[in-house]
Parts: sequence; structure tokens; C-alpha cells
Amino acid sequence: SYRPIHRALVSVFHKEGIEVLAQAFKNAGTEVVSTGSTAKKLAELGVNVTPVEKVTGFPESLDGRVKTLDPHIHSGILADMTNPEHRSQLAELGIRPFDLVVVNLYPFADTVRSGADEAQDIEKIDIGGPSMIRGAAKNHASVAIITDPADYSLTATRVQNGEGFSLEERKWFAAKAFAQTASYDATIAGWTSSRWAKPQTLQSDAAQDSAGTEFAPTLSRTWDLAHTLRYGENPHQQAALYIDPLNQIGFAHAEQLGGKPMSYNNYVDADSAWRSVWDFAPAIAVAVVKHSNPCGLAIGATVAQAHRKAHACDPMSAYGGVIAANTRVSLEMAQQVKPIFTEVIVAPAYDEEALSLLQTKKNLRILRVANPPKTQRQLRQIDGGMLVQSKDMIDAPGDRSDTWQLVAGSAADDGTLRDLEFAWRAIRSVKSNAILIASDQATVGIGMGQVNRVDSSQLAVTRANTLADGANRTQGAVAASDAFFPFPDGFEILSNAGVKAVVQPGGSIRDEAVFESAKKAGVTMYVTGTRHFFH
Ligand code: 93A
Repeated sequence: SYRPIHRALVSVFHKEGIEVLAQAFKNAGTEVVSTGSTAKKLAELGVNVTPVEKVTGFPESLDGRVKTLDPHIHSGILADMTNPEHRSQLAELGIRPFDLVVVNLYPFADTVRSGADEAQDIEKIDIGGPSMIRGAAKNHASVAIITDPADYSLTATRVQNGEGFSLEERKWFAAKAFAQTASYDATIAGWTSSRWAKPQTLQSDAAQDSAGTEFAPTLSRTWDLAHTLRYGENPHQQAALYIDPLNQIGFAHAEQLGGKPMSYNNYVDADSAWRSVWDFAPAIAVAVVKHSNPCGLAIGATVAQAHRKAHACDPMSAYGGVIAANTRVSLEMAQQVKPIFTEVIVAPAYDEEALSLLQTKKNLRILRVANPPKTQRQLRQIDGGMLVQSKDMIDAPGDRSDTWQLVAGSAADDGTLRDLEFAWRAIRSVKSNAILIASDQATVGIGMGQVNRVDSSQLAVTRANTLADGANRTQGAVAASDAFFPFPDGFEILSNAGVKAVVQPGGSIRDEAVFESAKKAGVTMYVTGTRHFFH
């Protein structure tokens, strides 16, 4: 099943690594047909190369848009040499078959990421390349298709020893090639559909173009493998990081400035910490996260102060946590972080001395991420499907306190209102059911991830008052609830603990009973009309 390589077609955008092939072609006396700059490069390397125009009898034209799109080329690619009729037709046409096709495509995704304009992006949509790849992959019975420079050196060996590739090998290369053209087209489709909305003239039934269509761009992309991870959530699970080919600025592109490689759980927690702190910008905020939940979140006058306040919420849980800051990490903050066992720290920047100090902790993964989170679509796999939703923005209607409705007690004074606003922003980072107690723009007790709101309230109160060396941190504090109180009971745990003001979405059929309870307890209560479930 081996087919020796007598004639090769080579057309590559990236010329890296081509030397080894050139050497093999020279040594084996392979006939090589090639396009413009590839031919030039091969000639420089001493290969006796035939320009594609010689074969097509037609100049490369239209700014290179038409180079290899020609029957003299494609018949040579597509003739099945195991089929006698194809062989005789080819002979009649005076066309010699290719045994090897080497192609890599115009860099469409790189061009988009470089910020080029639309016309430049479009020019980098390769037409001839994918046609050659698909043709050669289809005709793997006769042709070997090489699209991955990692395969050049093996190819060179097989060219030179006259052996060529076996059928199984050609099939494997064909499979790789189809995967590559599929991914290439998916990237283009993702790009076009995220830019070109369906025009009014083509809208039929408005209902048809529901949210689903709008999400299609996200789904149609083929994500690029960045690297495999040591293991997944647990050591017996395999895992990898994939990158959105059209987003080069997200958290997944974090620059690592120290520490061991990131683990699966590190990515999950650090991404969640990173998201939390940006909800507070332009205020300076620090989050400490464990198992995707904050164990402390605070705003400060300086980043070091924000960290002190966040850490103080739950110093025990901060052990082995992930710290995120939405502003440059100072030396003072780094000095505070140093004695705390921390898995990951992520920030947009670090003062030089701060970074040097943190780098002395060999196990601390230090990440720098240039841009705030931008993801607009969230994907979640279910068995046999994918759920997609738009991001839960913190600037949803109802997030601004001037839209809140006072439903019990007296209007909050400035300081209380500031804390309520803080608690309302912070609650979005806590897994539902979430109850969050705050004072002085810092969390003091968080009840997360419970299956009823009473348990979350109890947990928030208990954690507030047991984690702080016997201090009562709930007296005079404020609280937020991510969704309404279905009954007064959850609220009453907070008011009994001395919480003086509560912000919650409202919307329960028993709202009145809850408001009544707040009035009786003399607790200020605002409803936002907006919910921030987070699962
Ligand atoms: O513009 S194209 O779609 N039209 C073609 O006919 C064609 N043939 C090869 N692009 C075409 N190619 C691509 O040119 C290849 O996929 C490769 O990326 C590149 C190599 O061109 P050159 O050798 O001139 O650098």
C-alpha cells in the first residue's frame, strides 16, 4: 500500500521548516510544482522547482486569488491512480499525477486578531489551499496530504528513501487535513456571523430569529487546543485548555510570571475570582476564591487595604485560595500575601518589587491578564447538548441603587447605602442560594451554594460570627440575597443576628409577609427587581 513520491505540489503560507523537505526533494530528484513565494523559497534552497503557471498555462492572477484553481492542478490531485480509467484519462489529458501535496493556509485567524480591517481579513480567506487539501484528502488512495509542519521531517525521510506513505498513513493525514479545513471554515463562519447581522430584507418571521440564532457564532467556532493539563478536576480525569480562535485577550491567555503550571481547578477558580473583582471597577477590589466561591471580597482605598479586608472575612478558608485584584499589586499587598499559602494570584499588573517578592514563593502561580473579562456568551455542556446564555452583567437594570424600591424601614444613610451597593455587586460572585453579609465595603459572612435560603442565611451568620475570633460582625451589618426570600424565615435569621438593612430582588408571592417582617424588626429593605442566580 506504500506509494513512492515522484511528484509533489507545495504551497505554503508559513515557510518554517520547509528546508528539510527541500533537501529531500533535491536528494531524491522529486519533481516539485509550487506557487509564487513558495516556489521562490524552494528555488533559493536549490530545488529544481516548476512554477504553477508552467503547469496551468495561466498566470497567477487577481492578486493571487487564482493560482492553483485550475484543472491541470486539480486533475493531478484528484486522479485515483488505483482506477485504470482515471489513469488513462489522465494520460490522454497529458497530466501527471501528484503523489504528495503540502499546504498550509492563509492565516485568517491571526489576521483578524491583529486588528486588520475587514477587507484585509477577507483577503486572508484561503480558497485554493482548502481546495487542494480537500482534494488530496479525498484522494488519499493515491495522494499523501501534509498540512502539519510537524510531519515535514517524516515526509522528508519517506521522500528520500523512496518509500512514500502507506494507505493507513495517508488516511491518517487525510483525517488531520479534514479536521483542519473544518476548523478553518468554522473560524470564518464564526467571524462572518458575528459581524454580519441578518438584514431586515431577509427577516421573515421575527420569532424565527430568536436568541438562538444570535448565539450561533459562538457555537460554530472550532476552539484551538492550547495545551493539555496535567489532569482534570481530579487526578483520574484528563483535561485540556482550548482557546477561542477569535479572542486573544481573554483570561485563557493569562501570562504566567511564576509558579507551577496552572491546573484545571486553578483555571476555574482564578477565572471566577477575576470576574468577581471586575464587577467593582473602577473601585479597587480584591477577591479571595476557593472552589469557585469567594471566601472574601472587598473594596479598599488601596489594593493592599482591599486585600486585608477580603482576607479578614475568612482567613481559614483563604488557605490554598486564589487571589484576584483588579488593579496593580503593590509591594504592601505582596508582603501581606507572602505568608499566606495561595495557589494563584491574578492581576492586571504588579509593581516590580511586589513581583520579585511573590516570585520567591516557588509554588505561587502568578498571572498577569491585560484585559478585563469580555466574554459575552456562556456555554455549558449537558449530555448530548450545549446550553448557551448571554453573560449575567452586573449593570443589569436594578443594579443601580437609584432604581431600588424601599419596601421596609427608613431610607438607608449614605454609608449603609454604599454597603448595600457593595453587597449587591458582591452577591453575583456567590453560588446560589447566596446570602452575603457585608460591612465597610467588605464581606464578613457568606452563605453559599445551599439548597434553601434558610440554610444560606444561617451559614452566612454563623460564618460571620465564628470566623472572627468571637467578634460579632453581623450586628449593624447589611445583607444581600441573590434571589427573593420565599418565606420570612431566611430574612429573620439575618434580622435576629442584628443585620440592619437588606437588599433582595423581591418577586415572591409572599413578598408582603417578608416586608412585614422587616418593618416589624425595624430593618431597612430594598428590592431591586433583578435577580443574580449563579450556579
Ligand atoms: O488566493 S487563493 O485562495 N487562490 C489560490 O488559487 C491559491 N492557491 C494556493 N490562495 C491560494 N493558495 C494559498 O497560497 C495556499 O494555501 C498557501 O497558503 C499560499 C501560498 O502562496 P505562495 O506560495 O505564493 O506564498
